[in-house]
Amino acid sequence: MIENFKNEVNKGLESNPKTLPSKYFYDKKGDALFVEIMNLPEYYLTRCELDIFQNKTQELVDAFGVKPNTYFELIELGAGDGTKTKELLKLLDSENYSFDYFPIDISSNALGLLEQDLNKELPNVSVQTKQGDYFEILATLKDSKKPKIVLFLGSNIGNMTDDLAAKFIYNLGANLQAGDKLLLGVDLIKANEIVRPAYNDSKGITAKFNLNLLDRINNELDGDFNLNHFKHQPEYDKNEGIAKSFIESTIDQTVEIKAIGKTYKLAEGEKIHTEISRKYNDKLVEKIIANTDFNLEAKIQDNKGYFADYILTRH
Ligand code: AVJ
Repeated sequence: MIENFKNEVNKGLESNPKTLPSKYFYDKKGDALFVEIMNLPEYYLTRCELDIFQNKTQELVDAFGVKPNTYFELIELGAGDGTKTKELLKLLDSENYSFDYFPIDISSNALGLLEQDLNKELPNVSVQTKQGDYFEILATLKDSKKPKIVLFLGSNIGNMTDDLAAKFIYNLGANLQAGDKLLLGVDLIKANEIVRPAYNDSKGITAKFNLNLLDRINNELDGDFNLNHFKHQPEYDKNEGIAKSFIESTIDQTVEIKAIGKTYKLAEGEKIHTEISRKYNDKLVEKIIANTDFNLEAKIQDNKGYFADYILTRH
């Protein structure tokens, strides 16, 4: 784990242009900052998808093609606090659908909290938490041969390049059977004026979230990044449809990472690319799933048309 972190940080900082992987945002502090981001007025993504789960719940269930008397497994990749999914669970529960809910997450802490909360609020829903790697767990669930619905919400796929997203979805398909469904939640391409503030909020929480990556390197790899000499630098252009986050060096400087045993030079104005958050449209989604075993079944949007839950069917 720490070896991977070291290798990826070293590789990224030796690249030109420099990069650091966004998956390392999520230490304890990063998790908390992301929760703050989700509550920001500018970060519309979470609210828009919640709007779908609250107000288009029946449409979602219709697109899943499930019937109350036929058992299925509802699997969620990266369940978080389950706020959105709870809306779906409520409807399935009240209409007596027969299913188990399998939230998968790397954080056993998050899973424990979710299970507690659901047992209290929806005592009739069977919750079977699974801690670990998505694909390892899907491989074990595959043996049951039960109809499956997989949820991958929040535009989490957007942190992947389109090539990696296509591979990811292909691999999901390899762990499912014909007729199974994938609900893919994605943020849609829209005007700069709406997307840019979501990644550059007025309270500076996203800046803290981005720069926390340097703090994590300081703490875990004995680095000496001085956060006063770096700034959050986001970019988005709707023609490209990708929000990008950078950390910019505000002076000429050399940083040392003791656990790696190396120093890295940064020029004033030099940027470290830390994240992509891809935005989508129908054409892009169709292109990404073209070489997978999924067909597009339905597209369900929030009332503003900012966000979409695409329902894909495994053929
Ligand atoms: C959790 C990957 C969906 O890309 O919008 C939020 C992460 N980064 N603000 C996103 C994030 C900056 C978020 N995802």
